[in-house]
Amino acid sequence: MRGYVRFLLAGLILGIAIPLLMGAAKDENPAEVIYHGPFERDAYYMFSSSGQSGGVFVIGIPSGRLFMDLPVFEPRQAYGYAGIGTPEREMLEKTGGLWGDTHHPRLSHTGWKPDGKWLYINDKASTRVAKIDLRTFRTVLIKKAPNTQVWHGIALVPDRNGTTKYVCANGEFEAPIPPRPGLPGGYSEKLIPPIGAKVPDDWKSPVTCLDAETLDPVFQVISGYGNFDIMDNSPSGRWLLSNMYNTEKGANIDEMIKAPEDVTQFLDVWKAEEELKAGRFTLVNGVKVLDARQSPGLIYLLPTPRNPHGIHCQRLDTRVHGEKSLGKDTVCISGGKLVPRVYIYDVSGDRPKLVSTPWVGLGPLHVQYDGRGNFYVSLFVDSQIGAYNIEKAIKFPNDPDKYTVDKIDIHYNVGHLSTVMNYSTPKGDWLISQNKMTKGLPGFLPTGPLEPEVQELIDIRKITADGKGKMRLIYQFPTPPEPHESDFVEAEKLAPLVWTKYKKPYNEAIKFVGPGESRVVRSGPKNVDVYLTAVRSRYGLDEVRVKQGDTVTLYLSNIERLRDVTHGFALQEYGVHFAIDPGDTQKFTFVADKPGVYWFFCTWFCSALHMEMRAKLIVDPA
Ligand code: RUQ
Ligand code: CUA
Ligand code: CA
Repeated sequence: MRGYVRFLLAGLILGIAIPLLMGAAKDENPAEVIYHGPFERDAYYMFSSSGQSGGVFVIGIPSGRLFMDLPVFEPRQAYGYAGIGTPEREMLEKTGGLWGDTHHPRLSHTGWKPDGKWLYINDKASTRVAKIDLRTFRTVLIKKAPNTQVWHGIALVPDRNGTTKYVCANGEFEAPIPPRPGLPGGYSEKLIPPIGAKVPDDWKSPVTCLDAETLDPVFQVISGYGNFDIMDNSPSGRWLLSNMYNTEKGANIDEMIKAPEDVTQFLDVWKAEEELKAGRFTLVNGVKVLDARQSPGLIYLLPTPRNPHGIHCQRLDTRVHGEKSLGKDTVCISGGKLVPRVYIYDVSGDRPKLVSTPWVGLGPLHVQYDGRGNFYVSLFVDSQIGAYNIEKAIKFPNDPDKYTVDKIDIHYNVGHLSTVMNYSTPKGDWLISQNKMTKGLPGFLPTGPLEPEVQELIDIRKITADGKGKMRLIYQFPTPPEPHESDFVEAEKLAPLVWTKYKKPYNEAIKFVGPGESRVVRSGPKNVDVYLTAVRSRYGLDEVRVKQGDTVTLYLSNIERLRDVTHGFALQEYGVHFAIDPGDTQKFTFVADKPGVYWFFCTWFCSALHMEMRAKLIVDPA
């Protein structure tokens, strides 16, 4: 009897233990990790800057599926964005033109977490920032600031409650402040530094902070230095960190790489606010400019790796560290392109401190965190990503074996790397490697001398808090040119906030044209307003009649009640095309200068009778 019980027990133990052991030994099949079958939703939205494409890619993670190629700084006709005669086009033209070079996307926060309201992204080329409404995934505001040329790094600085207050941006190219008349941008001929000469003393590149709502400049800070590259803020919002690569003040590359170390500027935002209150600023082109030399303690400068690039601060997860830890600053890490080290700063006190300069590998560009005490560095030259333990890298800076957790090969030349929700509460599950080159990657179909761009999905779930474990390459997915950095929000948080239909027009002055309200109104001797509805599959008027030379303003409302029924409006002779989503009203203006009869038609396949959705514009000769 006892033997029988023992036998049963042994069987029971083995029955549980063997599958457990087997499970532990066998890794999950990567396909099971990332494959999303029909009707399965991704866990995260990834907003990836699309670089020289001028917009943002909306990608599901972990599947890597591209959901939208969202236009920001370039017109995109499929989305009806910034077509001829539209307000968006005017906004683009006024702020710098119809193309852009997007770099760093950031999601707005409430209480230190993404609130699903806004996405901001900068255009390096035209020194402007855009704001995207995440209810509609449309770019609604773009602004440019004076006194500065080229914004590269940006950061969203929170108020004391963790709610996004400022959009701050780093001026990269120096320019005279105040601007001088002469050449475009305020340059005057004789003050352009000759090649090889130092940049003149009054040429600066300020840090600019804009109001997050209006994107109007709140203040700028100039210091004796310049050429800022990447920016980040400490989690509390007190410190704004800017990496500068040209402490030499060189005017060409030979001079810019001379100094053995460059500088990270730590700007005390709270102090800046006190200075503003005390009125210690000068107005330059309507912007309140603070001069660091006149306000001791406004900035601190610490050494940074020679010709630095990324600077990134660790945000801690409230689930692990408690809400309080978010008010307290932690470490920030700077990478440098020319030395195989990163510099670790402690920003928890009243003055930031450099605490360690551990060796990591060749070409360290950017740094991300997993929320468990490890950091990850993109190594451009080595084509690797390295994982390191923060605590050990501070304790044993000369012993890479102690703090290096793992390294993984990348295909190839990683620029940015993005851990999921690095800029709010790092999840520590996925790491996306955003690579600069594919160089004939096996498995990728060649597409000409310009090869496809690739992002690689890396599983970091097995990296532990004490700095052990392996990273694992799970998936490679292509994207159009050229993925830069990303920011993330949980799908379950954002998806319910997204509209299925416009609830009201952004511009209250644009009136919704309701059912039965289509009409043509002569509003002046040379002005005609056209109010038109679109619904499956007919415009509100079969014919619109105007006189040659009239300025025509068209208000077009999509009065659909069914979700996802978008209509188009194409009027080829006048170069007009846009798309209009359910509930939305669009306005555009053109001068009817060519007499004749022109069909306008719908370009979005909206019903079985989509082809029939067309009507006439008749322009009577004057
Ligand atoms: S930069 S590859 Cu424009 Cu973000 Cu570093
Ligand atoms: Cu409306 Cu096709
Ligand atoms: Ca330098």
